[in-house]
Amino acid sequence: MKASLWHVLGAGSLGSLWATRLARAGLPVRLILRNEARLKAYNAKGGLTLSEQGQRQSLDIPAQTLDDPQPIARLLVACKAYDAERAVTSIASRLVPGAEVLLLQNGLGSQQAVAALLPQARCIFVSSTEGAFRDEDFSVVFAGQGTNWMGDAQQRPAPAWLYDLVLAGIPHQWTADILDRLWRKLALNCAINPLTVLHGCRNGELQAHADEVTALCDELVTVLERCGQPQAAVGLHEEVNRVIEATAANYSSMYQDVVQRRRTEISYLLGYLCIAAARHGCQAPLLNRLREQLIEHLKAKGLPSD
Ligand code: NAD
Ligand code: KPL
Repeated sequence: MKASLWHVLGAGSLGSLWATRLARAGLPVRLILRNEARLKAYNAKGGLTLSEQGQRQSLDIPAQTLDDPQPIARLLVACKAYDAERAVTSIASRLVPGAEVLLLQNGLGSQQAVAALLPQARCIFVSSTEGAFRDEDFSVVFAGQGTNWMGDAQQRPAPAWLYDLVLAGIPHQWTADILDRLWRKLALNCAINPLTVLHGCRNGELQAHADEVTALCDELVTVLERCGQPQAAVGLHEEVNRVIEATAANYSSMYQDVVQRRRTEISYLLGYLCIAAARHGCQAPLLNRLREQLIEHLKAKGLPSD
């Protein structure tokens, strides 16, 4: 049987990590780039490079722009949460009826917005615990082993193409409870990332702010329960402490965004959580204050605060 084509939108860290592993396994992949200028730069580079365990491998994956006429049956959306809706809108007319769209975005909010745009497609939400960064344009470093939890909000059965991921060595687990996973990751990120930015520290240094972390976790548990996400609240504090310990030497993704003067995904993390709490009539004074402090911090640095 002929393998069906993977379109990967966004040649950033995770998009490149997925595209290179799929292509390396001999699976057909097309990269979708923003415009002709990016396509020209990509072609001049001669493909995507993956660095893994000190080995560099270049893969000449065919690329196209958003307005290419080729129909799309399976799309991996690998841009940031704040770009997802606009990117998918610009490509929606290319999706065939029943197309599958995998959404790799962190946080919550962007996935639901994209799914609402595409009632004719099957949207699959992915929560990735893998780590990757770009060391240069069109070159990605695989920096952290993890897995990709996937599922859809309608709790339909796993698709047959998961076998492509087996062939490509992309770790994954299908789950009927993807929303629980996404809420849990959201809570972990809200407990850790903003504090690392405000204290200007590595994850492990939050051990010196244990009272602040504990109070935040207590409030997060209340908010999750009031928002109808009790599963995501179970053992949250213990897991936050475990992650802080296990990633003690690392800087959180939000810390790195701020240091590298990139826009953060605050609206899809703390922003989403504070709005969800308010919608459920739940007071969340610590989370709201943290969000305000973070916004002030970003503004003071001249960075976008949305
Ligand atoms: P990134 O910034 O490295 O890559 C995003 C890419 O999307 C960029 O190359 C950008 O130019 C491209 N893009 C944006 N809009 C586009 C458009 N309209 N058309 C074409 N391309 C477009 O981001 P990333 O680190 O790969 O993160 C993607 C998502 O995955 C984020 O939500 C992030 O939080 C999440 N995530 C990342 C990691 C990681 O280790 N990098 C791990 C887990 C989750
Ligand atoms: O996912 C993370 C991040 O930095 O974004 C961890 C390591 C869990 C910290 O919140």
